[in-house]
Amino acid sequence: MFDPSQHPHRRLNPLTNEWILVSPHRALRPWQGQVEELPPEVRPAYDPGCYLCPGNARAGGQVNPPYTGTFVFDNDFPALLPDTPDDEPDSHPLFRIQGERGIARVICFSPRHDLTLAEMTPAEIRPVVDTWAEQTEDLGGRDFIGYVQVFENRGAMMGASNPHPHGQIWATGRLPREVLKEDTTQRAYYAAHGRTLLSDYLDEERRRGERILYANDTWTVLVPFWAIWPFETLLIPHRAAGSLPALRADERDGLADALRQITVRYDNLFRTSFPYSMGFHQAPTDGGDYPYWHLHAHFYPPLLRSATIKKHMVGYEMLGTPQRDITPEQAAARLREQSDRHYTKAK
Ligand code: H2U
Ligand code: ZN
Repeated sequence: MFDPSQHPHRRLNPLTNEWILVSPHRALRPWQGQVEELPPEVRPAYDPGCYLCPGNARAGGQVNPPYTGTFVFDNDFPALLPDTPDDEPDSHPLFRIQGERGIARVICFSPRHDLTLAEMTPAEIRPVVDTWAEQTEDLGGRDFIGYVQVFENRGAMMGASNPHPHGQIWATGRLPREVLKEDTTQRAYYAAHGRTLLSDYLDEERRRGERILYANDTWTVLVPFWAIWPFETLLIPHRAAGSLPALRADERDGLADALRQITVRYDNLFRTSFPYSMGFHQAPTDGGDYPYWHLHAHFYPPLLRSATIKKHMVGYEMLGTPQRDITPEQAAARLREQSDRHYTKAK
């Protein structure tokens, strides 16, 4: 009899329509490597050498104002430019090329150099949520912007250039690849069922319970059934809001609370400042009607077994299909049992 906690199997991600491979029997193999704990990194509240701290000069020569809350600026080394010609200069079907217009910004979450989302209170995270929403409206409101991607790279392992709490926003004319997949699947699901894909998914996850690790009145945090990264999570608002600007005040508070809950549990898991890439997927901003879009956040953290041992997306994953050993159910249980008090403060 098939047992998903024992037998190799594949699972479908209905948001991308892509399969993943799960090999739960391998998680039972003996592990001989040491599990090392890193000494906590001590950072000053203000770093005179940091290009994101208030009052400091950036690489481009601009000087940050003495900001006290969040602070947004145009990326000094933007990956996208607003005035790019957006035509398709080559008509050969095997050599497709399109100019892409866009705007890239950096958002500081706090003036404090020594904090992370995990070490901020929900009341301190709430203005970050409001800034993400404002930026989505501001950038999305421009006629050449069709999508606003809000994200955070956290930690040197993920390529973050600076420990100061910050994220990025890249707004483009066209939908990014991952968003295009989710747009297609969510549209088809809504057309067939008259409800958003994530509303039905969330209902069923709540009924099953085994992958949910935290919920408040407005948001649920779970390890998705189809997770690729060992401790990947998905944050879903209970109401099918399409975008960050569409969130009500209580839903923004709920998101701030959920963000603190998941980031604290992540840090506690291996007693380290847990690296990840996270970001929101939301409705396009080209002025269309998107009742099928259900806002959500993905956390993609690379750590597998300790503060230093990460999952590598190599070999079969590059050539075949992404694969995991520890099941999403086991990962959810590990995260659920973590304290919601940050390990550096728990005495
Ligand atoms: P990451 O840590 O996620 O790489 O984000 C930092 C961004 O900050 C990065 O995109 C920008 C980089 O281009 N940056 C500036 O805009 N000004 C600076 O003075 C340094 C870095
Ligand atoms: Zn700083």
